[in-house]
Amino acid sequence: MQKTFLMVKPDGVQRGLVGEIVNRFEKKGFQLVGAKLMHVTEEIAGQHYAEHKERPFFGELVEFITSGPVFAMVWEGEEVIATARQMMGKTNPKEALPGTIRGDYGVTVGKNIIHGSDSPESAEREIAIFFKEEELVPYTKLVNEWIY
Ligand code: RTP
Ligand code: MG
Repeated sequence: MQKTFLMVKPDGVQRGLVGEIVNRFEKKGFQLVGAKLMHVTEEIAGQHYAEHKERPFFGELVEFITSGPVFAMVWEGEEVIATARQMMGKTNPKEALPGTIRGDYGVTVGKNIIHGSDSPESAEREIAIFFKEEELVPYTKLVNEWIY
């Protein structure tokens, strides 16, 4: 079963959107296998955003993600990586459709509420940056066999 790394960014935590965001993924049918409220250090930010190192907004990106606590999560389910990205909406909230997280709650691209892995390779890499193996809690859902 596929896993993805999702993170409520500092703006989402400050605005009290953690519960709303968790709710959306739970109701969709995905399974939470790890979660923690934490501060992102400059070192973790540098690793996480390594692909953006040369971009002009890299400094702002690191400054923002280290500015306050984030809510880091690992979610599991069929095609969860791509589906979570759809549920998040486009990177720029101005282009994100209503009904998506960024479309419903975001305004600016720099503070777009949530991060989600964009590929299986990114998911594996990002989960390893944020979580130790023993912090993930896989379990079998006993209630509905058709929900992941
Ligand atoms: P994320 O990594 O946060 O899930 O977002 P994403 O894949 O949709 O976007 P990505 O291209 O990976 O960019 C990472 C984050 O950088 C900020 N950004 N700022 N000022 C700008 O033009 C700009 N472009 C991107 C966004 O906060 C984006 O989420
Ligand atoms: Mg990205």
